[in-house]
Formats: sequence, structure tokens, C-alpha cells
Amino acid sequence: MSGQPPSKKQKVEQDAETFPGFATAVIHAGQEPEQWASKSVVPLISLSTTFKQDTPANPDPYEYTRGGNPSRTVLQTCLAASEGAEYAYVASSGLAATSLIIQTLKSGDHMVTMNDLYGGTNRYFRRVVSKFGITASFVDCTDLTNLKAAIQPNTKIVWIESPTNPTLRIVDIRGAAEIAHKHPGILLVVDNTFMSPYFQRPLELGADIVMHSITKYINGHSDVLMGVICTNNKEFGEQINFLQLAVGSVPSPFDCYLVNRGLKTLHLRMRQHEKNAMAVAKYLESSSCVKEVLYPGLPSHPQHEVAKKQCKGFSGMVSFRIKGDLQTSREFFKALKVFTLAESLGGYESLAELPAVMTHASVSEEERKALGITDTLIRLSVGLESIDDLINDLDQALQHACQQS
Ligand code: P1T
Repeated sequence: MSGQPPSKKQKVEQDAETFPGFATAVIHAGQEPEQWASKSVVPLISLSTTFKQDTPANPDPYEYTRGGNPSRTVLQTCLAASEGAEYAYVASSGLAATSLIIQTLKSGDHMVTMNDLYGGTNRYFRRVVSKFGITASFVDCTDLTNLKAAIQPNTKIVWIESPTNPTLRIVDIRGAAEIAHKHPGILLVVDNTFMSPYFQRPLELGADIVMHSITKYINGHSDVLMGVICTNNKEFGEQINFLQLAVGSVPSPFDCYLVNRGLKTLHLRMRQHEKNAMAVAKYLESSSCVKEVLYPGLPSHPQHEVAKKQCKGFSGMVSFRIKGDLQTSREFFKALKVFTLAESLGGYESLAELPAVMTHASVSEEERKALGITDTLIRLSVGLESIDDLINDLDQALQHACQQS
């Protein structure tokens, strides 16, 4: 060390550490070799569905894998540490995690939810949850007065996604928590999938529950479907722990092993996703074939200031509106060579998709129109490839698409 104050560049790199000790937590929390007779440094995959008991009804500590499993415990401990939470519970998909949270409600309860949600979450709330006597108000929570006005005497949950999928709207999480907590018994849930715990920790902003589709950034390798629920609320955690056993939507030990492995590089991956996404967003803003770029890291984003306050970075998701029509979008996808046309996000590989007909096809046309999910809204999950290759790929595909239209 020179003893000189850090240069601006050094400072930016230091700031990239986000939460103190994050990297150590995702590498070491829950991984103690002493928990295994072999002192294995890499956690074991415990495939057994059942565990020997010395006397009847005396688990020590495991009994049957649906209720608990050593590989799951390793992962849950590590995930809890990554979110700064006391408790974490995994489920067999992001939507399975969502459904466990909803199963803590009962008929007659009400929830307030964001109008702009992942299409599958929207479909689950509108077409499944509604059948069980639970009502929901879908409101634009980017304006907190809408959230405040939607609360009813029987409201039990406020559910937000921030940033939203696919329009990357940002909700002021601190503000939402303040409103929810004015009413005893209301819990604020944040779907933190797009940010990962590396860039955003909603529990520290006042949320009660964090949910992730682990399938995305946390696993990061597009080879596992899984979800997680993190909380500091002991009573709520106990209910979810019970539901894991009672409902059974738990992931396999092998999948737990894979996610635990992916988690070790989350901090490194997220930094590079963000670097690449920022470069892509700036390139898109400069392109004459692009009408609008939606990326919370750009000063042009309507909630850029809120994002700066509550996130430690802006992640790797970028959406944009191509000039033209559905055919222009189709030509763009056809010309892509490095980006792959596919649903999902958060893996090391770059993906592109058309939400209106893919991830959000189940959202009604009217809702899509109101949210701006049109035939020309394209969503990118910017991966970890060489940035010049990503930008060149987008550039040639945009030029091809613009010339055709
Ligand atoms: O696919 P699953 O693991 O069940 O997660 C559901 C889910 C929940 N929340 C958000 C914000 C999500 O983006 C998703 C899944 N999303 C996609 C598959 C997608 O391409 O957007």
C-alpha cells in the first residue's frame, strides 16, 4: 500500500464489495468440515431419504428427507447468511417458494401485490390463489400512495417485485415497509430475484420476507430449478419449515449441492453481470434502432435515484424497445449469434426474449398493454461473455432488424 488516499478507480472497486463479509459468507457459512465424519471440505451430497433412529420417534437430527436433509441444511445456512437472514428455506422452484408463502394465509385473507410481476407469479395469484378464497389487489407500487390506498382490514401480505420483470420498475422498499408496518400483522414480501442478495438485501430495508427464484442468479448456471424464502421472523419461519414437511415441494439433495456450489462465485458473477449490462445499456441508448432503454443503472431510468439508495448495484437485466413492430423484433432475434433466444435469466450465458409472447404470455393483453409489455419490448439477461462480443452481436442484429423493417 502506498499510503495515498484511494484513487477514484480504486474506490469504485472497493465499493463493489457491497455488504461487508459477503464473499466470506457465501464461501464458508454452513460449510464446516467438522459436520461430516470424513471432515470433507466440500459438503457431501446426502442422498438418503431416511435416517436411522436409535429409539422410535427420536430423530438425531434427521428423520425423513422431506422434513430435513444434511445437504439442504448446508445450502439453507449459506443462503440465510447471504441475505443477512436468520432463517432460509428452499423449495423445488421459485413458484413453489411463492406458494409456500401464500399457504400461510387462509380463506378470507387479502393481499396487495404489484401489478407488474413475473408472468408465472401473476398467473399463480390470479388463477390459482383466487380459487381458495384469498383476494388480491394488483396495484402500481412505484407510487406508494397506491399501495397505501389498497390496504384493507383483512390484508395480510404486501407482495412486491423490485426491479420488476420485465419492465425493471423499482419500488421504494423502505417506504413500502413503513406503510405495511403501520398495520399490525401485515408482512412485506420482496421478490429479490433480479438483484440477488449481492446487490439488494430487502430485510435490511425493512422487509419481513425475501423470496428468490434461485434458478436465476443465485445458482447462476441455468441447470437447477429452485426457490428460497429468507426471514428473520421466527414464527413465520417455523410455519414455512412446517410447510416444507407438510406440502413436500422440496428440492433434491443433488440440486442443493449444485446451488451451494454456484453460490460460491455469486459476488464475482454479479460484478461482471453488472459491468456488462451497464455497457450494453449505454450502447443501446446510443443506437438509432432503439426507442427506449430500461435499466435502473441509467440516469434516464425514472426510479434511478430510488435504485441508487436501496441497491448496491444494478444487476444484469436490461430491457429495451426496438423501433418497428413484431416483425422487427423477430428479425432481431433471428440475427443474434451470441445471445440465445430463450426464457429465464441470471445464468453465465446471455439470453434474449420477447416477454409479450414468452414469459408474460399468460398476462392478459389488457394488462400487458397497460404495463408497456408490447411486441417491441425485448428483455436481455446479460451474461458473462466478452463485452465486445456482446455489443457487436447486438449491433449487427439491430442493424439487420432495422434494415428489414
Ligand atoms: O421459474 P421459477 O424458479 O419457478 O421462478 C419463478 C420466478 C419468480 N420470480 C421472478 C422474478 C422470476 O423471474 C421467476 C421466473 N422467471 C422466468 C422464468 C423468466 O424468464 O422471467
